[in-house]
Amino acid sequence: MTQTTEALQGFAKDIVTGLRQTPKRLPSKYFYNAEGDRLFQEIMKLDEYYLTRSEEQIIDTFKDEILKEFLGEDESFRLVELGAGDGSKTKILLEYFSNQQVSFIYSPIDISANVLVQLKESVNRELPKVNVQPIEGDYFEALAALKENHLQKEVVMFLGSTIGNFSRSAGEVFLSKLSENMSSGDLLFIGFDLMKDPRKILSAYDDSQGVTRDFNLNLLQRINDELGADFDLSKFVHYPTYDPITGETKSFLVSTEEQEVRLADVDMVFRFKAWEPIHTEISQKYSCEMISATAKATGFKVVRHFNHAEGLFVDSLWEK
Ligand code: AVJ
Repeated sequence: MTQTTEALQGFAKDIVTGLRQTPKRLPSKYFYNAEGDRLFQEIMKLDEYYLTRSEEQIIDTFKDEILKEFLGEDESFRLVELGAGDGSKTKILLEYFSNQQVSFIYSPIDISANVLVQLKESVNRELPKVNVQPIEGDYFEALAALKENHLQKEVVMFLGSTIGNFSRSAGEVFLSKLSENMSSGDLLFIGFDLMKDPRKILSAYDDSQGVTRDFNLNLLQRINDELGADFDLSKFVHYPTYDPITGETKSFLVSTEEQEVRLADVDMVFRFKAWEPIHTEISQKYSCEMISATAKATGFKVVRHFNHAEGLFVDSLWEK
């Protein structure tokens, strides 16, 4: 090992840091390269992956009540979206707000300029009356800049159970920072996946077609492609777990044998014991009590919960 971790940049540094830990871990944010985005699109269409359809159902069912809550006493608002993806759920709201002649600005925030250009183009094409003002950058920096120049109420949306990719404690740190960068009276509309039949949760992360397995393994492929590594994907198995006490769903890639993997670009070798896991993802599930406690701990008041008809998912509305 000739390079120090400090000398490595971004992706390389995070990967090396994670693989040096015991137990080994890799950050789930690196799932989403072009192939990862494609596989996640496939996951969202799977029968077993109930999350996206459940949230879509909530948004479609309650769009009129959601609008009333977003407006409150005000005449207009800025809808700020963190990590919009392809915006399919958001577009249900944008279309409804636009048809109702509501005065609002839609500001998706993303670190990828490319994502924002595509999203703006598609919203402009499909919903030409919506005023789209994307903000490129880090979530907190973008929100801090908006707070400086706070002309109207902000409604921040964080959909899709993306908060679940943080542990409960890391999620609280994230939401506290979010709250610090919002003004009193601003709203947060946030999606949580609920605790439910453990078998249903587990099969959402262990689908019968193996798409989630491929999504998980793609992280190793990305390290091969971008850091000249020689992970043999056939020597790792996808292994998700769900703990019904804590609500933690974890995904692992488990080495099926003792092996060495070389990361040529950083000139490092990592050893795996037989059946040694790499922890690649957490998808935290919440109870309603956990959601309320999280709001309270991070500087928000719960306004109301919008529940999925079968209790699978909740979009919760909080006020700062
Ligand atoms: C995009 C974080 C909501 O945790 O359910 C899907 C990602 N991982 N299948 C989730 C994911 C495996 C997803 N989120």
